[in-house]
Amino acid sequence: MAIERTLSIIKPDGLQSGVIGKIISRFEEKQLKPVAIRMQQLSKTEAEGFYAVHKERPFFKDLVAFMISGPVVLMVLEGESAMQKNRDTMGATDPKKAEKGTLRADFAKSIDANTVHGSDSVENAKIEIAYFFRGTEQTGYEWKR
Ligand code: IDP
Ligand code: MG
Repeated sequence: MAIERTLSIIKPDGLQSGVIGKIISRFEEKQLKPVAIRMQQLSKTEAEGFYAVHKERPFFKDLVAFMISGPVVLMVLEGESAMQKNRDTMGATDPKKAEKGTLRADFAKSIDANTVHGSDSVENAKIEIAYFFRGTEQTGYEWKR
């Protein structure tokens, strides 16, 4: 296993539900270490660019509208197999299908308002991290716990 970095986003519903802290705690419990964090209101252009791979999908407009409906928390998570571990922590895209104990099963209300984004491959993680964070905005530190 290799130490990787992956991008996580707490979507607007996660902020509205007041579960930023709970979500970050889950990551820390699972050895996913936040090495960059920023809260931001995305512009329409930023959200469209981020989700460009989905631009032909019927849900694209709603997805972008939702992602700019309020601020989000952007995070880089570091850890062993961080991409897959984050995806496992998130649960399935549709919270109704997400396994109990996953973030989406526990906090998400619908397939649109599904609380978190996570990169879906190591290659995409690099692209998505670079979309939101400069190298100098990413830190590194050791856990002593
Ligand atoms: P993921 O977030 O689990 O990686 P993707 O297929 O990459 O899922 O889709 C991106 C986002 O688009 C999802 O998180 C969800 O909010 C939204 N989405 C995906 N499929 C649907 C759908 O069938 N209807 C409405 N929204 C969808
Ligand atoms: Mg995806």
